[in-house]
Amino acid sequence: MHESSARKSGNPFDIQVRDAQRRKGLSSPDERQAVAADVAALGRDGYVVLEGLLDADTLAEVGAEMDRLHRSTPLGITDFEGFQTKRIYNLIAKTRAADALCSQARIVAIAEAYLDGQIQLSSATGITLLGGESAQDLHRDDSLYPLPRPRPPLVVGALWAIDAYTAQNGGTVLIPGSHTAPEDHVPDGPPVSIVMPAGSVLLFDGGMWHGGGTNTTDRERRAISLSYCCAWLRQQENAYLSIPLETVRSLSRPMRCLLGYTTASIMLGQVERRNPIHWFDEA
Ligand SMILES: O=C(O)CCC(=O)C(=O)O
Repeated sequence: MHESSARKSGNPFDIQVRDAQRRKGLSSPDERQAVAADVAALGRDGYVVLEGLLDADTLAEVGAEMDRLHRSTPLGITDFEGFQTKRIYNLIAKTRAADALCSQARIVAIAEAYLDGQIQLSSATGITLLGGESAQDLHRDDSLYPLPRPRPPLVVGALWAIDAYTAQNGGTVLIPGSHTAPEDHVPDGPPVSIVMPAGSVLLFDGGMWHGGGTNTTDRERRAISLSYCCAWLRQQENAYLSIPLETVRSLSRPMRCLLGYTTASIMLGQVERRNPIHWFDEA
């Protein structure tokens, strides 16, 4: 069935209509084309580092907000969270400082191109490794989804360096190329430590084995950890319950879409046959 005739028939389960819809996304085809090299690097190596995406003012603002929120943030209570780590969960409910990072045009274009369709923000967390923190267990963020491997990419992680990442301060470590390894793969060999200046972002396929490094310094390593997933998957953080509706109303349209207040695959997330994103335009 051609797209036009499928639209006319009103059959929401038609796969041509679904695919036309899911490729619309927040970025334009030109924007996705412009990031083809980054997308290729992600597919090949499982990660890519982009430097200089945050200007000094934004970096200072995000850092100051993390410091403010830290005062009411407890240390981790499991080895995985890190006993010397402060995690600011549900970041979007607590500050506007990370919005520009979440909806950064190049990152959104890369994630949409790599995940081949509409994306949503799965989680947004501030992660600060205090001096003396030990290495986190290596893990794969997409293991939450019980689909057989090999599988198409489901998750793109974005770790923004608010402090420069060094090999000493707990910069994220990863096993290059491990994103395509089978389900029973056990990571072997020493992981690579990501070193990047403050204001850079590490993008990685959620199938990549990675973890926080060891912080042998007496300084903090602050990062903002964003996870994007295909819009047809369940988000890690329940944005509908964890972010007050009043806050959602105050956000930009792209942010609302990223939080899941728009439909995916035509009618996933619909309300009374309508796309709820229109509520905000009408309010
Ligand atoms: O802090 C980092 O560098 C990585 C953290 C991480 O991968 C996680 O907590 O899932």
